[in-house]
Amino acid sequence: MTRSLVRSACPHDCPSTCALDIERLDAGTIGRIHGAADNPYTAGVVCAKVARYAERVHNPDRLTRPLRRIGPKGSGRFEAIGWDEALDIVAAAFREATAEHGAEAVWPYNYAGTMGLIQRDGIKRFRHVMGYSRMKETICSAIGRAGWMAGVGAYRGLDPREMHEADLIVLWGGNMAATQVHVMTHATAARKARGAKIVSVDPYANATARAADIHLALRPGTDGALACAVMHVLFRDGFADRDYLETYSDCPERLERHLRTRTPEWAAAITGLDANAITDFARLYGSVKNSFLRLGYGFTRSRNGAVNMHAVSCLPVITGAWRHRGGGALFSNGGLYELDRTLIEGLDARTPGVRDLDMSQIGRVLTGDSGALAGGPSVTAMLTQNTNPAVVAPESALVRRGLAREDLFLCVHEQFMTETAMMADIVLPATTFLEHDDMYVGGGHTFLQVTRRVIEPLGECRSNHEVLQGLAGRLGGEHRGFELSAWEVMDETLRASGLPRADEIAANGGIDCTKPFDEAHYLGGFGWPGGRFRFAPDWAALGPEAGALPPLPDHVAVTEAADDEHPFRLVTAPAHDFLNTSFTETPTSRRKLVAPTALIHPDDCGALGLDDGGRVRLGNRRGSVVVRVRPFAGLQRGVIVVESIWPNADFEEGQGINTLTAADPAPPAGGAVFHDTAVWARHADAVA
Ligand SMILES: Nc1nc2c(c(=O)[nH]1)N[C@H]1C(S)=C(S)[C@@H](COP(=O)(O)OP(=O)(O)OC[C@H]3O[C@@H](n4cnc5c(=O)[nH]c(N)nc54)[C@H](O)[C@@H]3O)O[C@H]1N2
Ligand SMILES: Nc1nc2c(c(=O)[nH]1)N[C@H]1C(S)=C(S)[C@@H](COP(=O)(O)OP(=O)(O)OC[C@H]3O[C@@H](n4cnc5c(=O)[nH]c(N)nc54)[C@H](O)[C@@H]3O)O[C@H]1N2
Ligand code: SF4
Ligand SMILES: [Mo]
Repeated sequence: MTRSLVRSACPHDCPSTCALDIERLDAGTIGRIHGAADNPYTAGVVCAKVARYAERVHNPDRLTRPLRRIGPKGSGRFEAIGWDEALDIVAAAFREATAEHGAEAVWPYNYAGTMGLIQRDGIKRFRHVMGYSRMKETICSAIGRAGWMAGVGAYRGLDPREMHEADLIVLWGGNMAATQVHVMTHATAARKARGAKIVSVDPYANATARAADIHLALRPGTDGALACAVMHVLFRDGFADRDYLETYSDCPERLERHLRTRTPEWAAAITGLDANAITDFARLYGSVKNSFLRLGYGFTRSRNGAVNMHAVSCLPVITGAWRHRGGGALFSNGGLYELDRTLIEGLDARTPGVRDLDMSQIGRVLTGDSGALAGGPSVTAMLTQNTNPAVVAPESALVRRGLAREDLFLCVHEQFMTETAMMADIVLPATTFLEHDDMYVGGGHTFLQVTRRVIEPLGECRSNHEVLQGLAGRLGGEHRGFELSAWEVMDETLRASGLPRADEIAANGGIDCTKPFDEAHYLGGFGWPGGRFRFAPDWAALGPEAGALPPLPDHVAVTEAADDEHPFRLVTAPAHDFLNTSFTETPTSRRKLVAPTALIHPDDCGALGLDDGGRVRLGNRRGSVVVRVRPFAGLQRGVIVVESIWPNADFEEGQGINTLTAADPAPPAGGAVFHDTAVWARHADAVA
């Protein structure tokens, strides 16, 4: 095979879901990766970590053969075995767990190492067909989704290309410059072409805030207060589009009355922002009708995150921004793609009544918390694909204790020897997206893409689909989805969804699923019956834990508040050169990020006697971790940011950042509260 440029798509858990052109050097080797120029969202741009993907796919640390543990759990002592033997061992362990405690004792666990619909979600079919415990997907988007749905009632927003027609772009609660760089390329293009203003709302001066014209550095978990005060000013100062409100919302007069006491001064005390800065921002937002609100995930990762998301999503309704090109909001376009997922996920094989375990509570589940176990049996056998829970899940000291249980059988299907894989009984080597077929939908844009493998699988690596086929076959799990190839599952799914064939979509570099203007802007009505945006959500309809949520947008003081013992609020924001724990294995990313580091206000450093480059211990009742100190003036006093997610082994004592975060489910539908943590901080050498 000769050198060529091959089309693919980025599988990583990033809303940009780039269309990629891969330099293929020979049948097993790639060179540079480029963002495809002919996809209007990717527009020829790719992030640095994926541009140098050769470092990851050809990494000498890739797993290439199935392994069986031969030393104590976690010792890292494994021997290579054949695929048949490895799959036989896993199947026998799952059969034994089922015989002893019932099928719910087996918990196949996954997340989004690849976002490909076939390779990510086939494990759901495996669960359903076998009657194994299900998994409630809460680690990422559950809070934001509930908050967005509360008002809008449909899981989609603006086509991001409309950013070019906006005069104001508000980047709220996400670090897009690090986490989905294309938002910045389109936003800065709008600034250049038409003088659009860019505003960032974020607790710290991250790369996004530094690229913005205005930065509102609020306290974490106070976005509801800020949004309420902005709405107060919008009503008070004549920026509300009353005709629009009359037609498109449920109770504008009631909301206006409720907001009378939510003044900028009231919000200033909660957010730590200057009241004038709040008023100025509100007037700016009110005076521009074509305002594009791009909502991040970060501000939803709090106990009050759903209420905050809902409050912010009210803004373009008040001004009627949705009426205008470039006006409205985008959180996720995940619901834009009308796909029939029956075959992929085995929805026709769901057994009613099987328990649904909260993935964020994996620590509690594995250490026998009866609430987390939903009253059912202990989990004694697991398969993980696409995820590294030993590092990424909250309450990670509990997770690690659970994974170390002698009576837990663990099979980890991975590309690398992650800290989760280190705890396994059987490790299976996985292909990367360049080595298998799949299809992708973009949460941050409007394209569905289908991709064929670009190179041959490394060593003996197998795809997730192939592993599930192998296990289902051994366990007597029958479903058509296990009989077909990944490509055939894709083709049938596309046909059932009324879409073109996989070949055709691949040949065309994807299909654009964007909606016409009126529909994208909800001019025929929002998603709820009656078509009105809900200022007064029906929280109980959105999840079982709605009790604490207010009838109208508000500040809800249910966060883990700072107190005398825990005077700091910790935000564990994503790092620029890692993607969760992916890329922590690539040399350039590691070199660039150096070591786990806390950004602390210089005055707090002074008060605590901390020096630049010194060590600080951060702790709370869940544990403590040691990180480096970097004095940083771009946040409020009392706020600490540690960019993540470093492997636990990169921390002194092996305790990573999620030792500190809590697995308390956020109302109404659950969700991990990674940026809602109170901690104490002291010099690492100080005696407790
Ligand atoms: N480089 C890189 N890219 C990534 C990832 C990564 O780890 N690294 N992760 C990927 C994944 S899985 C996801 S879900 C997306 C997430 O993408 P984002 O939406 O950008 O990330 P978040 O963690 O959700 O948000 C991070 C920002 O939220 C801010 N934040 C925290 N609390 C609050 C708050 O209370 N209010 C406000 N206004 N802001 C707050 C943090 O300070 C931080 O700047 O990114 C994806 N892309
Ligand atoms: N402190 C803190 N913790 C967080 C967050 C935070 O902001 N702060 N963010 C949270 C969020 S938003 C998320 S989404 C989670 C993400 O957490 P995870 O989904 O666990 O993400 P990664 O750590 O990237 O782990 C993905 C793993 O999948 C593997 N993988 C990739 N492709 C394949 C494949 O095709 N097959 C198989 N078998 N394996 C594959 C990769 O090698 C990698 O080890 O982390 C959460 N944890
Ligand atoms: S990680 Fe995000 S920005 Fe980077 S290539 Fe993948 S989709 Fe594009
Ligand atoms: Mo995520």
